[in-house]
Amino acid sequence: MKLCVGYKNYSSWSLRPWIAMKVKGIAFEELFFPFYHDDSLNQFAAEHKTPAQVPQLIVGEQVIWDSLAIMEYLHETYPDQHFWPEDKQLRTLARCAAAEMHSSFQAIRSECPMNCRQQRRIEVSKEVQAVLKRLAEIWALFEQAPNKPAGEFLVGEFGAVDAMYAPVMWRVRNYGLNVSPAFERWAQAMYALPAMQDWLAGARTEANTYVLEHYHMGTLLEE
Ligand SMILES: N[C@@H](CCC(=O)N[C@@H](CS)C(=O)NCC(=O)O)C(=O)O
Repeated sequence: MKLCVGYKNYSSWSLRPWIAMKVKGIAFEELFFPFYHDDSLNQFAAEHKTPAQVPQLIVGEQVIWDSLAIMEYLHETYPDQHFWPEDKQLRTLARCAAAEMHSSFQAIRSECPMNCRQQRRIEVSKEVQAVLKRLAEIWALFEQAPNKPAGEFLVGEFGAVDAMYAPVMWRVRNYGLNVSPAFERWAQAMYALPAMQDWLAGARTEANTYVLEHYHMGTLLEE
C-alpha cells in the first residue's frame, strides 16, 4: 500500500490519512509529490484518472482519492482498528464532524494555512473568530456525547475524526489561537503523539528545500 502525500509542512490534507495510518500501526510506503516544484502529481493524476491532488492511497491496482474516502476504506479494511467508534450515535456524530471539516472552515484554512514548523501571529478576522467558536461548540458536543468512552481523543480512542481535525491542531497552536479548554486538552494529546512528532520532524527537514512563501501568513515569532 502506498500513500501519496505533499509537503509535510504545508499539506494539511496529506496529514489526515498519514497520521491515521501511523497511529493505527498500518504499514505503508510514502510517495512524495512536491506539486509546487514539479509536474509529478499532474502526471500521476493523468495516468490514473484521478484529481491532481494529494492524498491518494494506492492499493494494488486501485487508487483511492480524497481524505474522507481513504478514511472509509481504512475503516472497512481494518475493522479492528476502530477508525469510527462502535457506538452508532457516537459514530454518527464523528462522521458529521468529519464531513463538516471536509466541507467547511474556509476562513481558517485560507487565513491560517498549516505551517507546522513556524509560530506566527495574525490579526484574527471575524470569520476566523466564528470558526473558533464553532470548533468550541463541536468539542462540547463530543464532551457531552452519551456513551463516549474515556480517552483523550474526540471519541475516546484516536480515530478518523481526530485525523480529520489534525491540521486544525497546528493552525490553533501555531497562530496562538484560543478555542476552549476541551479543545486545548485534545490539541496537547494530538501534539504529543509520536507520529505527530515524526510528521513535524519531516516538516522541519523540508525547510531548506521546500519553502512556500504564500503559506507564511502574518508575522513570524519563532521557527
Ligand atoms: N478534498 C480533497 C482535498 C485535497 C487537496 O486539496 N489537496 C491539496 C494539498 S493539501 C492539493 O493536492 N493541492 C494540489 C495543488 O494545489 O496543485 C481531500 O479531502 O483529499
